Amino acid sequence: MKSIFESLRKTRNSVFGQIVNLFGAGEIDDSTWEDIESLLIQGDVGVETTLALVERLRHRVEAEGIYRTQNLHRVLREEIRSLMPDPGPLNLDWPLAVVLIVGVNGSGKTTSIGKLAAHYKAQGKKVVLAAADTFRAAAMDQLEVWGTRVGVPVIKGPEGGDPSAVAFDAMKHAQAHSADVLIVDTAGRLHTQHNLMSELEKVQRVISRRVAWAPHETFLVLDAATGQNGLIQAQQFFAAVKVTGIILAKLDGSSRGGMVLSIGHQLHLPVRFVGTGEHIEDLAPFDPEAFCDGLLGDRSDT
Ligand SMILES: Nc1nc2c(ncn2[C@@H]2O[C@H](COP(=O)(O)OP(=O)(O)OP(=O)(O)O)[C@@H](O)[C@H]2O)c(=O)[nH]1
Ligand SMILES: [Mg+2]
Repeated sequence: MKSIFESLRKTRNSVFGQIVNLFGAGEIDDSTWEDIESLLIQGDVGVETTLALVERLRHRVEAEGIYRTQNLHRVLREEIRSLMPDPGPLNLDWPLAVVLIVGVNGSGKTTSIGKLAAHYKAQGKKVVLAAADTFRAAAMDQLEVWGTRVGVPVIKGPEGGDPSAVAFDAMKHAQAHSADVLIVDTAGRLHTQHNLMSELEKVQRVISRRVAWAPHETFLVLDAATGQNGLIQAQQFFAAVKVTGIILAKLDGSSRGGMVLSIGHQLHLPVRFVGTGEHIEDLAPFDPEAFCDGLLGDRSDT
């Protein structure tokens, strides 16, 4: 499995490494702040989060009487770390935990579900998958391939059928077979955006009627290649479903890992998993410390 550190190689080499390079032997002046600010914005940290971060850095430097750039490395790491608070345990401690997965088409939903299924199965949990992306037959087949690979059942419906009905059948199946976790795949695209959102809303409603307090987690899958655009996309989903966490897929191919800082700061959502490759084991539970190391290169094995 590729680590978070390895997956951040592009992000580190493109922008964050340059920030670290600013921390040489000189003294802090206005140009230091301008350089940090423009690099953070280039690094997909987002304007709002960048300004807040630089403000905090300046405040600390003043309060602690820091004047050498070489001392900024530690302060930057601490402030980046504090933008990613520990999210606490997942809300999966239920007789049947239902996890709803949403996101735009191609973001990495189905692949992430396959990896998640393997992750929970390895923990000894009994997993069921629901192919509620009935928009395309190929989407259901793709989930079925993952189900076979992992060795977990996949509940499907007819192509073009009602996704809520698939979710309903899957809950019935999961309860009848005493499953521990049900993961529900959804479409990323319908004829219109409005149709998609009202469909997701309905899936969520049907789930909540059949299983108490469900869906217990709703993960929005973002493609790490989309950077700040991914955050704008995210807003559209918030109107339809109650998102509880982010899966950041395809971090391995992206130089835009800085978006994680604004996911915490602007969306107020924890990143729960990151996709580190295309293989079944390429899903890493999010670890803020490893993420800071990966951004700023705090290890010798670069
Ligand atoms: N390198 C890499 N590729 C990934 C990762 N996650 C997904 N992919 C690839 O991204 C592509 C799209 O993934 P899917 O899982 O089909 O995305 P989706 O959101 O289900 O797409 P739709 O069903 O069309 O909405 C596939 O080629 C995956 O192999 C990842 O973490 N790393
Ligand atoms: Mg899919």
